[in-house]
Amino acid sequence: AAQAPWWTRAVVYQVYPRSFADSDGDGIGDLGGIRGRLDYLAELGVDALWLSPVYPSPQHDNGYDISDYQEIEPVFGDLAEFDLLLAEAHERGIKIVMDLVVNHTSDEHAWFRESRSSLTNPKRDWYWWRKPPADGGPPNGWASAFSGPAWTLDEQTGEYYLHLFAKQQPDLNWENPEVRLAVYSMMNWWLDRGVDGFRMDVINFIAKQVDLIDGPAPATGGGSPTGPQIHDYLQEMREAVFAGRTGEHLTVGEMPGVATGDAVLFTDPARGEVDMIFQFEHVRLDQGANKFDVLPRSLRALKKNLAHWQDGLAETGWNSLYLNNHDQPRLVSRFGNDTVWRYESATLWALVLHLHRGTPYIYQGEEIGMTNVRFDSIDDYRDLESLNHYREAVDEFDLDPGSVLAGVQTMSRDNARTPMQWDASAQAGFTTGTPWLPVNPNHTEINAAVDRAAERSVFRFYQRLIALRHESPVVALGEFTLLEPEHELLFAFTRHLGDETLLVVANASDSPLDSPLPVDVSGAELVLGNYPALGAGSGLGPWEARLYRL
Ligand code: ISL
Repeated sequence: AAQAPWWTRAVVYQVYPRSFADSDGDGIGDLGGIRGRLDYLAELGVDALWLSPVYPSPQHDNGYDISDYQEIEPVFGDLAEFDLLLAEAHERGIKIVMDLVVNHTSDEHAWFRESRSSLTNPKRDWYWWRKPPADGGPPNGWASAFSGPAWTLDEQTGEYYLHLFAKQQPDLNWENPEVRLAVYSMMNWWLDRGVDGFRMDVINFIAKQVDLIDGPAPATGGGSPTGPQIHDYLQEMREAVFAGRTGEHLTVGEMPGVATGDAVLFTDPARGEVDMIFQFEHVRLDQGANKFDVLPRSLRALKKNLAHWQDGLAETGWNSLYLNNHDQPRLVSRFGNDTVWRYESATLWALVLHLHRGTPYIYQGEEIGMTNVRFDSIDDYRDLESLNHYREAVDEFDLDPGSVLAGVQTMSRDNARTPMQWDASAQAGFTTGTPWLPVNPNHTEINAAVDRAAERSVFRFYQRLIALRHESPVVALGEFTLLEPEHELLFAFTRHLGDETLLVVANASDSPLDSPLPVDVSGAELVLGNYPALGAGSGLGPWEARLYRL
């Protein structure tokens, strides 16, 4: 256990800077706002912050369209202030992990401006340019993740460029070694500045299946499947960026579509690729044809899938653990009951997730049980994914606007992006100005000030979970065993290390569960629970969760 990497004992907190805290009243969160809340984060006890992108950007995708990798977006601050933030975080023992978005740049990045300027520009080959095929249509049938085709015809040179996301996010050509070296040099520049690692945006997409781009038969639908050269790229990156460094770093690769077998390869320490990945299987179980096509949730399916990942990476590799982030609905609204049982279900999922084996990620506001928002009109939504989907579904596919809006209300990324709710004041203590996205009206009841003062505080529950991971090797490293896999309401599992065994039992439902617990707990120590006193009998109350040491 002593040699296990630091991140096995760590909890990471994701900050979405635009929505976290605004220090200058322009309605947009900024670095000053984060600096002002470092004591709050230190009190929570997290080990590292992952900052969603803070680089200059036209903000078509809230900073995931970067126009300069080695600067700070002026709306957020500047490099001098970034250095202050880094120093002040480090003083409190908090690391800072940057978002690395290198599958694509902004179309306003100097690299792309050069690349698009002429067929013979030296940077032409830094992106994916293709001549229009005989029929004039796009080179293949790939779709953008944000609706429409993944190719846009650029009038300047009469060729198409590839963008797996919005048309303002052209994909970099990683086949070109100059691109790879430029990215590694930029990563080294940030690490030399003192940052502690990278969360790598859609990093498995950097390797394309080139034969599908240039092959005779165009593929249809979907985006680019990951090319086999991904492992070479990641190993080369590790070598060029991390090999000579000492100290504690973190690399986590976001990898949609990856299965456990691939994940073992990506996270096997002996292969030197990434420390852990974000996979998507468990957050796609309630999605049909697309993410706005909402299916009924099944606890059984969810816990089996999480257990599948626990088992898959038990021997080699490492899991990251998350139930929400800036792209997903709020966990208490999606997996819990955000009205009657908000405290209970928020803490139940916290206990369940943090007691899995892996590194837990907390998304801002999760630690006070923030909920989804619900805007009545599509005009109130800001996220381009939601807006493009709505337009396509209603205008092109003629779907019923009411049901399309319902899907957006449930699944929109804006659910996670309403401003952090600090207090009950007019703009939730987020800004003195007009917030870029309205605060959730429920901030008068749900906010950090109220929560921390409450007898039953989601924040304090998270505090205890974080402390537990720091103190307890069995929480960090213990072997995971799912109990009663077929049970539709009970989430139960054990963790085991040496002579220590922990048991988690949780009733993920609105009704009491009267059946006896799957393991005899007489004589066991109740380490943590979300009910004030043990309920009558042997069962569990609605959304009751307990952690025992057996
Ligand atoms: O299903 C998807 C693609 O197959 C999407 O879920 C996609 O993987 C996901 O949206 C990727 O997210 C990341 O990259 C995007 C950015 O908009 C997100 O905010 C970021 O987390 C493009 O940079």
